[in-house]
Amino acid sequence: MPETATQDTIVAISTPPGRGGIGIVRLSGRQALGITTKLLALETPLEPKRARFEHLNDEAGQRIDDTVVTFFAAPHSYTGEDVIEIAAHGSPVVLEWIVRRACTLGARPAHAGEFTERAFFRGRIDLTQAEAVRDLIDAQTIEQARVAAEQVGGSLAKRIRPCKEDLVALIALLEAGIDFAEDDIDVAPSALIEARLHSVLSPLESLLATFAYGRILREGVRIAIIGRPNAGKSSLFNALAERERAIVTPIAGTTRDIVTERVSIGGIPVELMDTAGLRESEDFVEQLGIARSREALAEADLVLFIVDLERGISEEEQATIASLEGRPHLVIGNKIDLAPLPTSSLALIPTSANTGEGLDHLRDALLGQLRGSQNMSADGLLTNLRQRDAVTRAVEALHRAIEAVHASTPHEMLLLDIYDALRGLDDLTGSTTADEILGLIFSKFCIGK
Ligand SMILES: Nc1nc2c(ncn2[C@@H]2O[C@H](COP(=O)(O)OP(=O)(O)O)[C@@H](O)[C@H]2O)c(=O)[nH]1
Ligand SMILES: [Mg+2]
Repeated sequence: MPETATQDTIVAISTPPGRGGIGIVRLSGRQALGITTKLLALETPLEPKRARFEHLNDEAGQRIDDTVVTFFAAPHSYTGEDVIEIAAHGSPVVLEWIVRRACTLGARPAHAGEFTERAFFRGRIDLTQAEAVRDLIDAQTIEQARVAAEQVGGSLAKRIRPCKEDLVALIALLEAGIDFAEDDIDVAPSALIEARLHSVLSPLESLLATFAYGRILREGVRIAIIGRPNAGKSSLFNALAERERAIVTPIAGTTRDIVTERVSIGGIPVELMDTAGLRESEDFVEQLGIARSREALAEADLVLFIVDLERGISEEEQATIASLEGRPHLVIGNKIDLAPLPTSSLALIPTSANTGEGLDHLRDALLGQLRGSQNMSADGLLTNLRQRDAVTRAVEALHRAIEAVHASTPHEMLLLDIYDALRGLDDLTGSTTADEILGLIFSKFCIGK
């Protein structure tokens, strides 16, 4: 960030647009205190971390609102600069008036994400923490919020730190070896170097494995419920959605369009899709519905294939189940209240959409599929592609470095790979990330954060 930009004092409404019980205007920068003193015509100086009640008057001295003002002195503030928060009643006209007035007094409107950007440039937070602030704001489930909050607290940065330190130590060792090579000082033996590279590589590889779950947690998954007419798809859909969303009747071909509902399963945001039954149909509208079912099937991250235990599994259904091999899916035997599970080799999850039997088991099986085999703890997950790419770069560079050791490559060359691994980790935390990329990341924030 150019030095002049950080001299500016920025101002923005930090609460969501529209009317509310309260609305907050935030200022950050050197002039924040001076501007606020004039804006509110303060008679005594504000004290750090103390909220104070103050009237807000317009230029003519007419009262337009009452406010509570809080001062966070640098460097103990969100941005690391002097920050002032003015909480008024949430009237957009009053909040906008405060912003305009602050600008007349020397502030300028903040760009999207500029408060967080300042926190990053002042070293208050690293890039993974900044991204997590956005994830926290966007969280749709408490589980998402929990993971984001841990990352705001620096869980990912903490997980990476020892790896970075080890790499720096190894670089120092090798650089020293090179510098003194002519003086016959012992260069580190290959086995030792390799062991040290492995000790950095393996935690990074486990971290990389967290991405699948991290992404699911962040972005959610699409689950399509398919099966032949009357198997109980809509009934199961309603049971999982915990409300009567789709129409259920004993008439085959009732569901004709895709019905979707957002639900949370174990904290993972799920878009559940109920579909028309897969079958040959003469009815034009039903045919369209069936075509859409096939599209939903193609798009889904996970498929729930429902069979009707009372009617048994047809050959056509066997074929559909076989075609699901290789992609995440679960086969469900519904109407267990009417008929027992068949003694087949198929792994069916027994449920009854009507009595609720087996639904908890189904949810567990779903979570198991989504989480994969790993036992995922929430600390230090990779949650976006940028993070994954940075760690991948480090992991690949370490693999090259290990090969180089095997091939007895000169240490000058080996060092290039180790530096590259370090750059991957620096990219993750943002210490070496290019300005354009940073700009992209922060522009996705809302104004006022
Ligand atoms: N006894 C019993 N009936 C069910 C069960 N699930 C669905 N049904 C009934 O089966 C019929 C078809 O259900 P529906 O959900 O519309 O099936 P869809 O065509 O696959 O969407 C309805 O009469 C439901 O009440 C179940 O688990 N047990
Ligand atoms: Mg239906």
